[in-house]
Amino acid sequence: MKKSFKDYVVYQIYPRSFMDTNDDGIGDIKGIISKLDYVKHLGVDVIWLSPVYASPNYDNGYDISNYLEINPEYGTMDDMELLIEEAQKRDLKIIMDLVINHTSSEHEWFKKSMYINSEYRDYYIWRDKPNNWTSFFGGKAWDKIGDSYYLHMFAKEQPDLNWQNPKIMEEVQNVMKFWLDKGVFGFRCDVINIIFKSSLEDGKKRLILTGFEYYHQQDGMHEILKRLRNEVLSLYDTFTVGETVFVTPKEANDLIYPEKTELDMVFSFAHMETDQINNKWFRTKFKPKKFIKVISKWQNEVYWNANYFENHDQQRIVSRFANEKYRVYSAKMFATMLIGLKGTPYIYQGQEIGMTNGDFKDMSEFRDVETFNVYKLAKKIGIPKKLRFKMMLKSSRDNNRTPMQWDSTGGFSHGIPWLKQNKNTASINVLDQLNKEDSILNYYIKMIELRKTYKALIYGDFKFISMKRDVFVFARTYEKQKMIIICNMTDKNRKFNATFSKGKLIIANTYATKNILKPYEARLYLIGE
Ligand code: TEU
Ligand code: CA
Repeated sequence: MKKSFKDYVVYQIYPRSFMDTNDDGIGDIKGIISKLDYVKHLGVDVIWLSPVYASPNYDNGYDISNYLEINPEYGTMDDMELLIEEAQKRDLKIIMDLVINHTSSEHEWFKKSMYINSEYRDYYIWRDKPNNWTSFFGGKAWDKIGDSYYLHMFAKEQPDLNWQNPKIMEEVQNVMKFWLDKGVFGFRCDVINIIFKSSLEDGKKRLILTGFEYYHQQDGMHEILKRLRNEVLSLYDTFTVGETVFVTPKEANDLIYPEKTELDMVFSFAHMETDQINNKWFRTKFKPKKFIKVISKWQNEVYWNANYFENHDQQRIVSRFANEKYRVYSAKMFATMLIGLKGTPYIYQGQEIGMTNGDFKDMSEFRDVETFNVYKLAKKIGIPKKLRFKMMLKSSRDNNRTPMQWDSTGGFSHGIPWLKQNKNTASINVLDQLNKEDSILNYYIKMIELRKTYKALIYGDFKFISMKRDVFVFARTYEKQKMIIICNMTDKNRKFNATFSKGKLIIANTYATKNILKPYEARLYLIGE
């Protein structure tokens, strides 16, 4: 049977931090090729490759200066073609990041666009006066060149494309075809639900993202996505996942119901916001119930979820939603949940070995543009230095971007890594875990295998059963096969309700006993065949 997007497990590679082969401290494409056997060994089907396009790297490749070229730091077009070929040999598919809300300010289009009479002027959004919109990275969404202002929803080095201009549709379609023709399997579409600005009026004043109502989830966005699907994607065998900020289940469905012919699935943020107050810089204690409620709501209401607990913008799950003291158990518990839930599971590099947040000691050790922008902004509004640093430690995206921990000395590079390697690579690394039967890594591999063995884990309905005392219990049922998944989301023992265990124990992250669930214990039972 031909596989569909429902069958896949996706592994996200952040090229800069994955594997360096020429000792410049920066991960590269040859490095990825050298680890393809490892990726295959995990049992995943699809690799999502964060941007490798030409870029001045203000935002690590999410600022693209040429969509048809490879960033020399990462290698050459030949390397990229070899990567696609080597992946294909192993029956691995590659999806690329498609960043089409904005380009780099060093893109040729933008450089030409600065001239008022240029035919590229309308590729971007220029005005004589800025409106009151604010950017995702803090501060005003406009910057000035000459006498004109241009819109940028992210860093000032990331000017927004003008999707009111039909030329942009044409350009982007060409970019997509270029890569699909090379054998790329599809795209992860960056901030896709804000690409269409329906008006440039002043927005209603908000604590964050003033202007939101004029660019979030506009009708124009749906029209764009339908055209990309019908005029390009549908001509190939593809897979698409949209990154959609602030979506509701209804808005997600409007993008993914098959009859909409837009995207296959979308990443939502609601579950990742359950430990935040208003925005990610202000954190509150993680409450499992809040999280379970959001997850269950999305499971119940959304046609097909793109499930993730980590990516290059978030923090490490064991450091964030669990207790590092129970790192091994909690990492496996989250693996059980992630792969047990209905939807396509996404695993971010390092998650499969239970990597932790970075061990940054000083602002000078950070690299992320967002971290620096927000740090400055926090200073401006009078947040004291110590607290500001603490906020960065907790929420910086660099936490998830530290180099992959291949062995006890790091194994990522012989040079000085572009971002500090975690010291705990001495004890948390791939090599060690490959050799240990009961490692987090081998647990992920088993869970991925189980998802291929039991249809209920892919096609089964989701049913919420209980969250009493923060133990999340849910069932997945397909025909006569029923799986019960039990996750203790606390660092305490919990009484185990034996009625959940009528079937056969398929996997557990510790030695399962009759009456007690240990801290972060997870179990999966099969009822039926
Ligand atoms: O992220 C969009 C996005 O919503 C994030 O910027 C989010 O607001 C932020 O990370 C919260 O910390 C995508 C990419 O995943 C991100 O890496 C890029 O920086 C951003 O778009 C701009 O392209
Ligand atoms: Ca390198």
